[in-house]
Amino acid sequence: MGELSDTMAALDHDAVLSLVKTGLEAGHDPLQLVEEARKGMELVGEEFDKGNYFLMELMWAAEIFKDAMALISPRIRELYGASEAKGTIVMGTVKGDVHELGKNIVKNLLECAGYEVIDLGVDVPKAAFVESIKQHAPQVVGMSALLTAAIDEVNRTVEAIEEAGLRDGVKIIVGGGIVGEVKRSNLNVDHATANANEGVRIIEEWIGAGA
Ligand code: B12
Repeated sequence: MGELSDTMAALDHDAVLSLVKTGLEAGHDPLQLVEEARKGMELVGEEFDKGNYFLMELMWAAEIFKDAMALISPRIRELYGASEAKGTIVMGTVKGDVHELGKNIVKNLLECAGYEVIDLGVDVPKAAFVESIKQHAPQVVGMSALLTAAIDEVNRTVEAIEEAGLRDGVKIIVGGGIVGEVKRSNLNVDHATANANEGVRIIEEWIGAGA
């Protein structure tokens, strides 16, 4: 299905949706389709880097991705959906960063796995994370960040959670493009991964172990 990522990278909306439909009809794993679409977004990012695509193209790519996810998500729920709530996760993209597609995928997967997800949205100030932890007492906090500039904000958010005396009560997981930088820094998070499935598996392990 490399065709899907290439078509995504070529920003051909109708061709992407038709490939997704054909893939679903042929019984392809919806998670595999998500991964192919995500790879396509990576290619879009490379074109942006090279100066071949501009902000308009990034925005259009995001629209295509959302439309593709609207087709794929029901199938994910159908195959992997669960009913009872097994735990609570507070999730958001940190302040200064408005990338939301990756966060939304992780949210979908967690909901399918039977967790309640409190989605704080994008550009989320550290105080909103703190307030939400106080209000919802989640077992896990998930932060998404794609901009290098957002690494400092992840840092500040973790510090704010510590200062509020809430750090011992939650596990913190970070995902998105800055994961490499998080791993190289001494950030006080419990896990960092750019892989949504790995993130969900780790969260399952934590909550299963009574996090
Ligand atoms: C689409 C896009 C946008 C869209 C976002 C629309 C939206 N509604 O989300 C728009 C147009 C708004 C945008 C804006 C900008 N963008 Co942009 N964008 C992208 C692009 C092409 C794709 C990102 C994406 O959605 N990928 C698909 C999703 C599914 O993948 P993902 O986010 O990585 O998520 C996966 C994993 O990381 C993981 N994950 C994500 N979050 C979490 C959280 C948890 C807890 C877990 C466990 C896992 C997890 O799971 C997902 C599934 O596998 C990337 C290119 C790239 N290589 O990432 C650039 C990119 C991220 N953008 C970039 C830039 C520079 C910008 C702008 C500054 C551009 C500008 N000059 O204005 C602005 C910044 C706006 C802001 N303040 O945030 C750079 C960042 C460079 C850097 N390192 O800092 C990139 C890398 C492009 C590039 N190569 O230069 N962008």
